[in-house]
Amino acid sequence: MKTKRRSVPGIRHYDGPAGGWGALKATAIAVRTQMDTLDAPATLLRTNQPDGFDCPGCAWPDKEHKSTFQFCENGAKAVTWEATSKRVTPEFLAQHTVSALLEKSDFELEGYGRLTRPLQYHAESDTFRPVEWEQAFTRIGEILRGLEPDQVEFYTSGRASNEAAWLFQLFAREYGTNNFPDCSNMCHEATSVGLPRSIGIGKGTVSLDDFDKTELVISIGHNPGTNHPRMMGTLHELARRGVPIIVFNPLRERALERFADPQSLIEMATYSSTDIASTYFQVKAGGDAAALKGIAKHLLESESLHGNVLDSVFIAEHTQGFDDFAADIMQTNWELIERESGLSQAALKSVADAYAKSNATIITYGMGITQHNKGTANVRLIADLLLMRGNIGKAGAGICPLRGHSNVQGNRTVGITEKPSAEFLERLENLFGFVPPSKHGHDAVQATQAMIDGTAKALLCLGGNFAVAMPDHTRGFPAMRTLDLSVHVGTKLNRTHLLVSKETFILPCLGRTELDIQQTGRQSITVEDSMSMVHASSGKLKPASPLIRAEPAIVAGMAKATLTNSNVNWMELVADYDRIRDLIEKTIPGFENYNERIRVPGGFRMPLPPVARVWPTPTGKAMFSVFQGVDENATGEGDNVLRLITLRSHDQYNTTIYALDDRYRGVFGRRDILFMNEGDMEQLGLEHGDRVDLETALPGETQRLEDITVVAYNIASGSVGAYYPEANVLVPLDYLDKDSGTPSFKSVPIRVTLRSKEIRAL
Ligand SMILES: Nc1nc2c(c(=O)[nH]1)N[C@H]1C(S)=C(S)[C@@H](COP(=O)(O)OP(=O)(O)OC[C@H]3O[C@@H](n4cnc5c(=O)[nH]c(N)nc54)[C@H](O)[C@@H]3O)O[C@H]1N2
Ligand SMILES: Nc1nc2c(c(=O)[nH]1)N[C@H]1C(S)=C(S)[C@@H](COP(=O)(O)OP(=O)(O)OC[C@H]3O[C@@H](n4cnc5c(=O)[nH]c(N)nc54)[C@H](O)[C@@H]3O)O[C@H]1N2
Ligand SMILES: [Mo]
Repeated sequence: MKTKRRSVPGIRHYDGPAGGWGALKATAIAVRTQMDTLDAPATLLRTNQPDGFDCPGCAWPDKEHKSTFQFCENGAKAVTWEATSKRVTPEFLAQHTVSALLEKSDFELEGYGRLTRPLQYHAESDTFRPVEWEQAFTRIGEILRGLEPDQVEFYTSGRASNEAAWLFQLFAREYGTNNFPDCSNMCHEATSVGLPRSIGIGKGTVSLDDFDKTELVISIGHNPGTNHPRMMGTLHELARRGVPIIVFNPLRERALERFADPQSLIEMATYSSTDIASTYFQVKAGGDAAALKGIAKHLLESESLHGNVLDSVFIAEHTQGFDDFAADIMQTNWELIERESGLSQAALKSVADAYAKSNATIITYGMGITQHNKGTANVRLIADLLLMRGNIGKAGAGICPLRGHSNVQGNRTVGITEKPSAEFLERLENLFGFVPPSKHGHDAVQATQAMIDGTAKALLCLGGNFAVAMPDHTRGFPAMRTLDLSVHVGTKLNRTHLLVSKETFILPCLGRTELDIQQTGRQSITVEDSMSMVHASSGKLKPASPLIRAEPAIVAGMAKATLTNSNVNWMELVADYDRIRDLIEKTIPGFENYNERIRVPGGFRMPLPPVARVWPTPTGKAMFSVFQGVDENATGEGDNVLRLITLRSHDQYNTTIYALDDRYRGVFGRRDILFMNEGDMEQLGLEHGDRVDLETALPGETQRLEDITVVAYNIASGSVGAYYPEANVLVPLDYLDKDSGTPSFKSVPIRVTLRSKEIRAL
């Protein structure tokens, strides 16, 4: 630091490692504020156990799903938030109008606790009132029958089980639409679109065993200490074994620097920690493609000098498109690469040299790669780099996209897609005797656009906080109000629920931690993790209220009431989830003997042909790609434009805000801040603690986010960071990756203007 910084309320430098005693303390606080503390230890111990429930936190796998309980602060928060003893009662709702509740933040709204009974919006009193389940279903059915199927949007957030998601798609398709906006469209869609083009399947290829055998990990654009905390155990182990971990991230994320493993008695007892990243490169936001091209360029140069760098046998036997790829890389000049990535030629060459030495490399990546307007091309470039040295279909090597929601991958596997394959539709038709729609439907951005245009008339949400999670609140929020119907299946109140339409229903559901009893007895659901392992999850806790229902039962209730001549016996399916799984098995490849195989602890792995070097692409080969140029055209208009990264704090799960701290980044009790590089601050005449306004710097856009405080931070020059979802107002709806429709949440051109030099009091 050049000058002494003034003190800013809530901003303190955090010196410690990630994890450690701080994590234990944070867990204790989560338990104390949310749960009956006597139940808490038993509840937490049931997470990710063979007969327990799958953690509703992240999608990182468990070793054989039967290891001893792994401590994880954010997993504990996810569980305690669901198992909270707080309740939203009818009395509370009678006393609070929807307009008044809309003034509250999502943090406050979810803080009121679990929803306890079905609710219907009552316009005259502007309140939500209790409604009987059957009455709600009947009215929803009536409205839906009066609409054209393509006027209805069926949204899924990735917590839904395979069983609930499969029923939801069956409902929508028998009704007559493929409109399936889902959270994946804002998340890993670039993976779902890019990887099939490269390797024939839109999923990662590595397993936990590969991490045991790997010689090098390159981690790009993800923050595991917060978002995939159980991955920290794996990275910690690798670091201790001396496996290099090379990180590309504009921000210095503490967990990627130093981590004290709460499982390690020695580290806990001695307050020591382990360095995680062997090298940390602060690439510019959106500069990864340039960096990857630089690494590839040096590999090609080394190959022509010394040979033995590329896996030429693999390339010849298993791939196509290498010559075009190589020609493009060779003609990309270093000057451009350095300018766009913000990294030196020497730095990138050192990565290439390390990569060339490693016999088995894994590249892991997250939202820092996908949420850009060339997200799909970014993903493909990662695959290219791996293909250059035959790092797919080899032990200890592969590509590892870090998925978001705990079952987002499973939702896609079981048919939540706006572009279903002809084979899948044919199987549905043969099995059920109705003709499913073949016309492609809407993804998340298209669904919002249809709501804005007035062509969408209804939105049914299986979980999530759709309007808030999406970009462009200024356009999206009012569009919610123009709908004839909105229906939300959820566990807690959020702002999307409150953006009421002509008629709005909130249907409260069981969470994954809760006991699910149907006609034939206790039910288990199934989920698929980031590494394609499918396993069972059985809730154990007493439901938050006797009046809430399981997601499959709610979906079936709506379907039965809507489709009066349905070919499906909905209630019979809900009575026993084995029956749903039998039908999933009949309609989706890879689920052979589904019911049998999920009864084995640890479950089973979905087929991943690239692991055996079988490439289900149209050519039967893995395909190299050509990334046009080095940048993503995110420069924006005018001078002094910075690239905004919108990201998660340590105390949040997407739009669910657990608390207002972001401990590892040194932020306490507030979220209204902008992380900024000191050099950039100096250039713009800004100081630590200044209050500023942000404005989107794209043609024709006037979005603003007012009054946030500048915090000097170790972030790449030209990049700034602010929290999601507060900063979503700055992201235009059509600012996205054209290939996948993923909003460019990590590279919004913005301008910063000084508002006031006063220090803000909290
Ligand atoms: N506790 C918790 N767990 C979660 C979630 C949560 O909110 N809380 N969310 C879940 C979901 S749905 C998802 S998708 C995942 C998200 O997990 P992550 O992919 O880790 O998502 P973000 O927090 O958005 O962080 C992205 C990281 O990328 C970096 N980054 C930003 N832009 C760039 C760039 O241009 N290049 C590079 N190299 N890096 C960049 C940021 O500095 C940040 O460290 O986590 C899941 N798990
Ligand atoms: N600016 C910006 N925007 C982003 C992102 C970003 O990085 N930056 N990330 C994007 C990403 S990766 C994602 S995945 C989306 C997330 O978008 P969503 O998945 O739509 O949002 P969540 O915040 O996860 O949804 C929270 C709500 O889910 C409900 N819920 C919780 N548990 C359950 C359950 O078991 N069943 C049901 N039915 N409901 C439940 C609760 O009512 C809760 O209020 O946001 C995206 N938006
Ligand atoms: Mo996500």
